[in-house]
Amino acid sequence: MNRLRSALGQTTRNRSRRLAPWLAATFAVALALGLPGVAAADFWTPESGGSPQADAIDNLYKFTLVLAAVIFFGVEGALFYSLYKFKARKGAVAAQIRGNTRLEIAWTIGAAVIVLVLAVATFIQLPAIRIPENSNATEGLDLASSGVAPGVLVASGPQQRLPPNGKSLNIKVNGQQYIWRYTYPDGDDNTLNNPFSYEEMVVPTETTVTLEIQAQDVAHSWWIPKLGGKFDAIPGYTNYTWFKVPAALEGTSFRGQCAELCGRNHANMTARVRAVSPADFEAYIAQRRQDTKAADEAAAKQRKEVEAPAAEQPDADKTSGPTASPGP
Ligand SMILES: [Cu+2]
Repeated sequence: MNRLRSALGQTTRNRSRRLAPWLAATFAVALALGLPGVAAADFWTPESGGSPQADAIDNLYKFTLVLAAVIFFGVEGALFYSLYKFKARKGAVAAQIRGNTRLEIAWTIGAAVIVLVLAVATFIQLPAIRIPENSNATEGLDLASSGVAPGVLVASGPQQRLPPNGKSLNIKVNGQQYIWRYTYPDGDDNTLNNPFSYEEMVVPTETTVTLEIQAQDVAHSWWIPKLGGKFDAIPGYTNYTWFKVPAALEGTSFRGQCAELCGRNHANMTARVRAVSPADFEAYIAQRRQDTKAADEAAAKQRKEVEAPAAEQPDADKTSGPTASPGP
């Protein structure tokens, strides 16, 4: 019996030696699969780098990914090791195993601990994702005295989260088939005269920007990956998010795309957020105001020109039909 055991032991050692190259090859393949992930980190985890809460989301994904990778390679490693070590061979009799209480308790507790660790890590990161930071007091847009948005901060809904000091640059994002419209604050109660832009949103760096996301027609989805998570734009409902672009990324354009199939031109519903210095932002808003004013004046002038001949010939309407455009 003892001789049999030592013979079996010898065979096991030989097998382990033969197994070594296989294990090394498996490890090499695993490493090769993992390495490109290091080079293209955004392939495995969400894009980040444009805003602190996008970084927090990315950290959470990375932590979960590493934990999952350890479990994956541990389980697969044990599986392949067992496949080779215990594969059928001549004269071998399989061990008859009937449960192992200690092992079963161990992996039940192990799984529970992993879930607990993930839950704790998530709850630690959540506030950094959901609650906006204060703007940078020296480098950000001076929200209190800026001509753009004196005394800003606009909390129009119970679910909007503001920075601890209550001040943010609040921009309204409106999804329309097939373009995004952005309305900037101007510090007064009249919402009809606010500066606005389409497709490209311009924001000051180091300034906390809060967004109110809505839709005009159908459901759209606001998403600039480097600036954080995706938010649905739903008619009749407002969603909120925020971001803050660091000063180092001044001049950067962050690109995004409507992330909800919203009609036949959905693919062309792109969005851009361009980060500029606070001074450039104020200049941009001033320019937008001036452009709008100039356009209003030009339209008024044109209207006068169109209406003037009609007024001189009161009967013209009866023969030539309506001349006014049907409007939007
Ligand atoms: Cu859309």
